[in-house]
Amino acid sequence: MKLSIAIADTHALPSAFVVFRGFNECIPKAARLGFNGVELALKRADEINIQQLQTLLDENQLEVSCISTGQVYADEGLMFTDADAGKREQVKVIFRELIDLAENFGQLVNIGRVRGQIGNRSKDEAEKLFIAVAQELCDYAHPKGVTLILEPVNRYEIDFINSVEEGVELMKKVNRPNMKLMPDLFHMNIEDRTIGPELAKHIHFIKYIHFADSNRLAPGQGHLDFQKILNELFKANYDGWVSIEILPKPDADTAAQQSAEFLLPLVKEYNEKREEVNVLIK
Ligand code: LER
Ligand code: MN
Repeated sequence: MKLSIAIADTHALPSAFVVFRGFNECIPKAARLGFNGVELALKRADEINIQQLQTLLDENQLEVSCISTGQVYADEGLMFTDADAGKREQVKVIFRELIDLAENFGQLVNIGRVRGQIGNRSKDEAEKLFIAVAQELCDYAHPKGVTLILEPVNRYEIDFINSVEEGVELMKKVNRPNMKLMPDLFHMNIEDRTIGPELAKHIHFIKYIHFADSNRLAPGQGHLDFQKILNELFKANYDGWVSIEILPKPDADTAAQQSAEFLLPLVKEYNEKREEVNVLIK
């Protein structure tokens, strides 16, 4: 298991949901705090200067965990389920460029609120539009080794795919090997019957997890039982990224530090236990 933290660039809108802002300043900060990677919250692939990013990552021995796309929706209202075919085409162009970038950085592209709303249509109609766009993008991403990860998001932010269970049902309909889920503990705490057991039950569909506490502060600052959740993930053999996506409160540096101090020892213990099991198996 590796630990990452969500980052956007300095010009990102306030609606960009990240802990840190500014790649140049915050990638070294993430490394100093002990994170293994950074999740890049982008609106467009051309926000990234590939050479500069690679140098920053190399200097700080960090990886990109994933490219997240909340701003594609938040900034321009673009979505997979738009009734307008031209708008759906626009989303596809943006996503193809993000997939190209992810080929060398993280190999994961998230689909959060950009999946879109159901609105006043039937769920079937929204689903059909989503599935067609998702299948086309998955087929584009597959030869590049990139996986798309759909994030169930709570009902107060979106009306389509709120629970992990709903996400799993949709995954089955998309039916592509590189279409997986990205549960977020904050949303799960609102929408799902359980957290740890639900993650374990659907582990084959889960490729990445957003970590936040119940109040969307740093893990340890609310009432989620992280040890219990990690025990379930351990039993289910999860070996992917967990990424910190929380409110930058009381301020970004403190929130990042609280997250690292609370989770790094738990992740270390998790990985040591996994190594012990691997030795026993061999
Ligand atoms: C994005 O990862 C997310 O969790 C959303 O709630 C942002 O609004
Ligand atoms: Mn999230």
